[in-house]
Amino acid sequence: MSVYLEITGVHAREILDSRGNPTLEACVTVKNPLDFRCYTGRAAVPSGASTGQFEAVELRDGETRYFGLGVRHAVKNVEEKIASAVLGKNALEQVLLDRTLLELDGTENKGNLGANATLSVSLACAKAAAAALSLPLYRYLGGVGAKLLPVPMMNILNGGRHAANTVDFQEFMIMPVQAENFADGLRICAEIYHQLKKLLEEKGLSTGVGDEGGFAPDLADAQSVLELLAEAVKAAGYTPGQDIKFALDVAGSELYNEKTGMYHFPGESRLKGVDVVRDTDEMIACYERLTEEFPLLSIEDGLAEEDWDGWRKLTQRLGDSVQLVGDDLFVTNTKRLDAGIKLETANAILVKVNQIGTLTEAFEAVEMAHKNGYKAIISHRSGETEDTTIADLAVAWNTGQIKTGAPCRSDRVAKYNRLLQIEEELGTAAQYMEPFRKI
Ligand code: 2PG
Ligand code: MG
Repeated sequence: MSVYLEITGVHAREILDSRGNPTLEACVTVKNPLDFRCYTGRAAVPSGASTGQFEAVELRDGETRYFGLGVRHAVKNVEEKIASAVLGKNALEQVLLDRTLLELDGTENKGNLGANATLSVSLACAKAAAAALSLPLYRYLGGVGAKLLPVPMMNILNGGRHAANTVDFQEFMIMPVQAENFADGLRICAEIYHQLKKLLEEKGLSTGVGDEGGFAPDLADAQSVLELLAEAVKAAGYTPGQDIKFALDVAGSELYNEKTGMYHFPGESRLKGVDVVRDTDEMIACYERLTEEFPLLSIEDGLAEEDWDGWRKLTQRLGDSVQLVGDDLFVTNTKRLDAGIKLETANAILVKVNQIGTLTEAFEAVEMAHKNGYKAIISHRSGETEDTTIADLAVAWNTGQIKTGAPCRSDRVAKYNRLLQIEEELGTAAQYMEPFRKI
């Protein structure tokens, strides 16, 4: 490689995420020998609420400040251990840099340095390199092949761990599958979002929002939510099933109780005054019913992260017609994804960079998925910042789908707005929806 972008500075600070909790931001500076100038890349790390038990470690201080959630130790790890390992290295060598981070940490789950520490530097390096080469991040990472704008999986109704309502499934999403392009899809989704607000007001239901900006009213069950969404889609002038498909993130691990081996529905139980509990077969039967009644394109974490037998059964029953997404199941980890592929489990992976802690490993997960006929979906976390890196990743890696919340709250909207910029920049080279025409 002829250009050597020497890393000359590594700095980190504690900032706040969209829930008001601390997270980490890193700045990496590189020197460009071609123009003798310095360029800085800045990256902030997101944070989940419904985290999978196999995710890489998010290092928290556990001290009294911020109720234990401070990240000063992770900041120190960046400024001391990581800085001394990467200073002087070439920022263009992303794979080698990420390998350096892995070796420095030395654990399976980044428990030493913290995946929040490693990720902040990994992403900031890529952003510094892109800036030094005067390339947008998606072009730097994806090269000339980066051209596919993702279909939004827009979460417009929140439940589960992301809201204090009675809805037990975590996310109800709309996907604009007939839109002409990304901007058009975004407009359609935003119109439906506003229509949904109107409907909720008319029905005397809450229009308060959850962590990802979707509304969070008290509703009885998934059936009632999907009926309401279908009503909102129609009221906005669109046809469910044609213009819009639905997607769910059940976050099944959150409902699963290891002791009983059953899925517990706290919200539904509260509303009905009886304990609502379902076993794996009943969960699968429930999804079968919902897919018969509604245009359900995608179900994420329909079952718990260790319910492999259940997942296999679910895949056998619905895998040919529905996208079955592993989030907590795969945790952006190629070992778990590989196991899933061998067991013919699920048919898509949710990719969250902070679940694994380096850019290279996240990319490897996308590559493995694509090579094996699995879809990959780039995703935010419920705790986000104004950082828009994932928008660029979706285009760089041609994933064709992105999950980044409602068209509400700037931490979510920032990603959509970044995709509008990218689409404009790509002009007639931009593509939209290609992976779905066949479904
Ligand atoms: C999910 C995510 C993002 P969290 O479960 O897919 O929507 O939630 O970040 O809380 O894990
Ligand atoms: Mg999920």
